[in-house]
Amino acid sequence: MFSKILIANRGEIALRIIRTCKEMGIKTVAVYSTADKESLHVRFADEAVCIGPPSSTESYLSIPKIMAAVEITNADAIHPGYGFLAENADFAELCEEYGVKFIGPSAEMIRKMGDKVTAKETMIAAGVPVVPGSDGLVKDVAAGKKGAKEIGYPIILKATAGGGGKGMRIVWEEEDFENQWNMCKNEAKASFGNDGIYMEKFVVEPRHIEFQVIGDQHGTVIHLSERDCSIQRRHQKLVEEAPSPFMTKALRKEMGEAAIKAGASINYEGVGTVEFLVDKYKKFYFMEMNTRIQVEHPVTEEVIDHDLIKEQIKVAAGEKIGTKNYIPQMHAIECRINAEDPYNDFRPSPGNITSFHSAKGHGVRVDTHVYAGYSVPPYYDSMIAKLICKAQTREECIKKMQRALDEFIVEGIKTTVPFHQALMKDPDFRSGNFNTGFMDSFDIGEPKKGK
Ligand code: MV4
Repeated sequence: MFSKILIANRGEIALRIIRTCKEMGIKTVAVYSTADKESLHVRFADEAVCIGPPSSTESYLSIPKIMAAVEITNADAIHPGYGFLAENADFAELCEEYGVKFIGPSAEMIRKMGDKVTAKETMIAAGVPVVPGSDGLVKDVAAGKKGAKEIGYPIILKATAGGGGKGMRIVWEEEDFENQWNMCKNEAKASFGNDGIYMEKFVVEPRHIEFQVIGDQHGTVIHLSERDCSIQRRHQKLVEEAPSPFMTKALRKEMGEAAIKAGASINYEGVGTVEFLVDKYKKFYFMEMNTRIQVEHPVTEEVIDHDLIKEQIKVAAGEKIGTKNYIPQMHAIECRINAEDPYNDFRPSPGNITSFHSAKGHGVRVDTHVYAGYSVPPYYDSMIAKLICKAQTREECIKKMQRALDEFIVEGIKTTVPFHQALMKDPDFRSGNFNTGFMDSFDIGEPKKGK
């Protein structure tokens, strides 16, 4: 087992990782930018190293600075969390060369799944269902139009270097093709420095259902059941839950087997997530594989009662996992509390938190790095807390979430708490009748008087 882990991240996930390390008797090193000097991850780690100014590129994204911190502190492993360097294959490779364990899959696995065309080809070879589309990259407009006619409109253009919704364009009819193609190519080149584009049939109003998988260094890959992440806005997830209200025993078996095939086909090591699109007929298609721990991992932890960070560290250290898949024993919902104004197009609302009262009580979990007096810096993402509730049934879980949201008090900044309160009352949300288009038509209504 590792003796000292450096956490190359900030915020709630850095704190989350430190907690598990403490329980495992592993020493921790925090790194921080000058904007995060007062953060709890700095206070709770055994050691802390300042790695630069607020700008992410000069701190949390700076490989030389992170490596210097490893050198100074003599850490024997790095936990990248999510975002920042978590899916940077060059960083994982450098860690390998340097002899410090990157807690995650190999650089080769990250690279394979990071290039979406390669990922899709790998899945086809493994027998995992994918959306019908182009055979690899599309050469030019003429080839694209020809292919799109065969697939049938609408189609979606995707950057091979993209992911998570970046670098995507929907084309509804042939006369829009060239325009969307040009925009997609330019965006891909500017954002990723790689303008390779592929094409798929556009699946209308899909659900986003993802499977948590874990693989060890001895060739075993299992699944830990699914999460439904269909409630999103501009590719930012707002609410996640497990199990999916759309799931059946038969579908879970089928999708779970596909997710395992996806992982096993690349000999996957670590925790990972296999994302699927699911249409209203319950047909499912591989979309992407994320090679990191995800923001929403706690809903899975709550329904299967295991610490995923602990499992992640154990497999990174070479331990074996069991061979049995996990099925949900409870229902869990996570609401992402962001420093944003839900009445104003979710505009960021950084600043000083003048008072903070977390929700508490039976079945309530709050993962957060903030406290009264903390200032939310404007430089990073706006999530300030994750409110996770669990109960025996989805209905009970929603009621518990409503109770918890009502006692969650944050003053000084705007938060998405009122959005979640409105969502929990929505008849379509309550009945499980939603897909990824839900937020296009959701109306939060007017602010409550006196709030
Ligand atoms: C799609 C799609 C429909 N058809 N692919 C969005 C994120 C990225 N992982 C892929 N995404 C989509 N790919 C085909 N062939 C619709 C989406 C999509 C979406 C997917 C999941 C959750 C929210 C979404 C919102 C808009 C589009």
